[in-house]
This record gives sequence, structure tokens and C-alpha cells, in this order.
Amino acid sequence: MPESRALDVVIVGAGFAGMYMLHRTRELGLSAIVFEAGSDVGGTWYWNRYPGARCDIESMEYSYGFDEDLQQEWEWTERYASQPEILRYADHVADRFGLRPHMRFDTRVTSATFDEAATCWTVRTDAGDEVSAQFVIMATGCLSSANMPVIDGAESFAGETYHTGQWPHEGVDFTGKRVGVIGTGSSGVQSIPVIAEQAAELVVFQRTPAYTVPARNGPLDPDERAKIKAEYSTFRATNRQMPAAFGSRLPASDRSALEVDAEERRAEYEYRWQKGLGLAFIGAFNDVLISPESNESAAEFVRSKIRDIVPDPEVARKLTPHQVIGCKRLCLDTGYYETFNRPNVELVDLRDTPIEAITPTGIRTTEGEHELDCIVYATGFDAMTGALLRIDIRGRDGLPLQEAWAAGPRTYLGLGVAGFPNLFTITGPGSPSVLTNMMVSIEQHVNWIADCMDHLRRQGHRTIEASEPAQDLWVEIVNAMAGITLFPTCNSWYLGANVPGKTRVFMPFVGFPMYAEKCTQVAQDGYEGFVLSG
Ligand code: N01
Repeated sequence: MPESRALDVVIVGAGFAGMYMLHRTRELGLSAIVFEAGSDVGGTWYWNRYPGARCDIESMEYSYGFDEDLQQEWEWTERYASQPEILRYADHVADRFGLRPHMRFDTRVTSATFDEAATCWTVRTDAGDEVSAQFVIMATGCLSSANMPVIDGAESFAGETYHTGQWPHEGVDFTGKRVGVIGTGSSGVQSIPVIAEQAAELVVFQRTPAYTVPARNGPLDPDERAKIKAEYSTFRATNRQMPAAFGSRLPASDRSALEVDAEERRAEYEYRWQKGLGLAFIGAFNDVLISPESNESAAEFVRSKIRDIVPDPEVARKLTPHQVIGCKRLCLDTGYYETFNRPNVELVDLRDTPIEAITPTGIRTTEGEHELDCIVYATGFDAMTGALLRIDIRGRDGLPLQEAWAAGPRTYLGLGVAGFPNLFTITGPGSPSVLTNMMVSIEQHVNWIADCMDHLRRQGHRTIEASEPAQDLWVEIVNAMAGITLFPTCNSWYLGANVPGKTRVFMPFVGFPMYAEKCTQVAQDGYEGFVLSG
């Protein structure tokens, strides 16, 4: 039965953001519904079931910290959790906090329209629901709208086609198949070694070579797990003080890579490479993402590893990246570069031989046709704004969000948008989000939004809305912060540069602790920069 109720809150998405938002909303005694396009909870972990899918933040950190009993009772088994284990965790949380009765699955929100006279939102879905709510909270995720490149002839392919971000639930058996993978970002880097083990032949179509460091995943050390659990809340609090809200077991470096000699520099990179410290490889020195020279020393270290691992000089050459390391998100792998030593794996460098077309039987580059049974698109996402903009969101005076963001997303704190009262975006553009441990950013945003709704109710305000001047200033600050770093120097999805036609704007805010402090201050100052009314 389609819903037609009047509610306090509509939450869009049942990933980790939507789940915790629902929990907090219910704790406040507000009525709420979650609409979710998938058939169950989990968000990005519900959709990304490709072989080898795994988190690149350690499991003891990539989990909720809001409930002491939850964090004590849940036992992660691996250092970096696999997608199935993370989905089991999401399932456990949904049961434990009784969330599912307030969720509507297989239901995609199609529009949200602000009604000025009634000061409420009307939300419609593809299942025929039409509900009104005082607040709409977008928990739509940063990496949930698949990026499917437009390639000539793609529809003519007679074999099977998959996208890593929309993987079939029943899994895919590549045994005996000739498989082509397009894309070598995190999803490609994780899936390629696993597909190579199964497929008869694997052809990897690479446009930009990836920098990737070994995850050295394995079973979690029980002593380490117990040690963290003994003081879990302190551990979480210390992580929140780290620039990307994770990794406090290793102190943040206070040295420039240029301050030490070549031997010491290499030893530091080698230590992180051997220990499988993942994204913290970039944190070896405090200026790897700031100084081109320091960055080059880290990049050259990884290049030397590729030369060591891959004996064929031509294959090693093709695999070697030359852009700034960390500018596109660093990948974590299990045997990625080694995979190209296998006799059943071929690497096609699209910079030398671009794709001309997809044919009924394979992929044709300028060098000839590769006959394939399956094509896997590991081509990423329309990140941060894609999921928001495919909903027809209309604020004051019927202004579409698509129009308000025509020149790129504009928000105040990544939480609110001028002209769109009572609409909140969890980990929206302009917040640290994808540059951090997402779980920490999600909890920080959900808590802020819950406290804000509570404040409005207690103070008798009906609406809250970002002011234009505060939003303009915030957009400038986000740009200025990015400008200090090397992030804007490559065509990354952080900039929207991976989606043809998308406006090039650096979307996340660099630096979690400073950001979180600012949000707290804004709330303490009576939601400074927002207009409260009604
Ligand atoms: O997507 P990507 P992803 N022709 O955009 C290529 C998170 N994540 O799904 O670089 C040929 O990084 C594109 O080439 P180029 C993580 O935050 C996390 O891999 O644009 N190639 C690139 O190689 C990650 O950063 C985890 O030149 C085309 C690839 O496709 C984010 O998701 C695991 C093309 C896309 O790489 C996105 O990762 C997985 C075309 N037309 C993902 N279009 C973990 O937690 C695109 N490409 C570990």
C-alpha cells in the first residue's frame, strides 16, 4: 500500500547514514520513514558485491561508535572487512535497533517539493507514495550513482555486461570465460586479481594507471581487538582528532619528506608498504599531499615497487602512474600488480590504443578487436552529487536543485542548501565525507542534524535554512582549503572530472577536526549562518 501520511521526517537511503539517522530520529520521538531503492539495508555495501570488494579502512575503525554495547558485542574477523561481512554488520544493526519496520525497500524517491504555505516537503516515490514531512534528510551516499561511460556500440554487445557498483546478488561465475574489465580505480584494482583467478582470459582496459599499496589483509589479531575494545571510546575520540578521522594508532607525521635524507624517506615508505597501512601510506610525511617534490618521492617509491613486482618492462611501463599520488584516491590491493604476471591476463593501455567501439563480440581498440564473453565496467560513480541530482528536488519558488547547482554544488557545511529549508544532506558536498573514515563523518553529521531538529522543536521554530552569504563564504573556504593541497591537479571524481559534462569543482572539505569544530561552534552560536524561522 502506498504511503500518504504526514510525518516529521523522511530519510532517503538505508545505508549507514540512513540507518543511524532513523535511530536518532526515533530516539527524539519524531515520526519517520526511510525510503530505499535496494531490497535491504547497507547502501553502497548492498550494491557493490563485486568479487574482492573490501573496505579500505580497518574494520575496528569502519564501524559505528555511537553505542558501547554494539561495539563491544560485534566481532570483526578480518583486518579490512569484506563486503559480505560489512553487510552482515548492517543487517545486525538493523535488527538490533528495530529499524526495518520504519523502512520501505524497493522504493526510489523520485521527487521532493517544498510547499511554502504549509512549510513542509512533499516526497514522492516510484511506488506511488506521497508523504509530507517537515524535514527531508538525504542519506543517499557519496558513491551510489553508477558512472556508465558512453561508448559507441555498447548496446550491441551480445555477451554479459556488469557494473561493479550494481553487481548481481547471485554472483557471477567467470569460469572458462573471456572477460574484459574497463577501469582501474579501487573497484577494478580489487576485482581484477579475483576475476583473473577464475576467468580463462582477462583483458584489462586501463586509461589511467592506479597507485595501489598492499592491504596485507588477514585475520584480526585477537589481542589487538581486545586492546581496542578495552578503551573503544577513547580510541574513537583520538581518531576524530586525525586529519581524515582514522589511523590514530600511528601518530600523524610532523616531518616534511624533504627534511630527511633519501634513505630515511625510503625506510618510512617501506615500513608503511610492508605493514599494510593503507591510506596512511600518504601520511608518511606531512606534506605528501602539499609539496610536489615530497609527493614525487612517495610516487617514485611505488613506481620502484611496480618495477620490482612486474618483470616484463613493457607491462611495468604501462602500469606505472605518473600523476600526483593520492590525487585520485589511493587504492589498497591484494596481489594487483602481481596479477599482470599471469599468463591469462593482458593489459591494454588506452592511452596508446584507445577504445574505438564495443562490438557484438568484444571491444575494438585502435589496435584491433579483443573477443570477450563478458564486460565488467569498473568505471566508478557520479560521486557526491549524482544521487542527489537524479531526484527532482525543488526548494523555495519551485527552484530545482539541478538549477541551484548548475555551476557545481553549493552548500553551507555540506549540511544545508540556501533556498531549500529543512533539507539536510548527510556527508554532502562541502563536508569532509569521502576524504575521511565515512563512518565517523556520518555519525558527526547525523548527531548534528538530530540535535538541530531537537533545537528547532524546543525553540518553536518551524524551519532552518542556510543563508546565502554563509553559503558563499563556505564555498570559498572549501576551495581555499583544497587549493593548499595537490588534490585539484588531476582528473579525479573528487572534482567530478570523471563524468563528462560535470562541472569541475572540488567537492569535499579537507580536514576533519577543524570542520567538526566549526559545526559544533555553529550550533553553539544558535546555528550561526543559518536562518531559523516560523
Ligand atoms: O571508480 P574510480 P571506483 N574508458 O572513479 C576508468 C570507493 N571505493 O569504483 O582514471 C575507460 O576511482 C577510470 O579511468 P580515469 C573509493 O573511494 C572504495 O574504482 O578516469 N576507462 C578509472 O580507472 C574509490 O575511490 C573501495 O582515466 C574509464 C576507473 O574507470 C571510489 O569508490 C572499493 C572510462 C574508475 O575509477 C571509486 O572507485 C571500491 C572510460 N570511458 C570503491 N570511464 C574500498 O573501500 C572511467 N574509466 C576499498
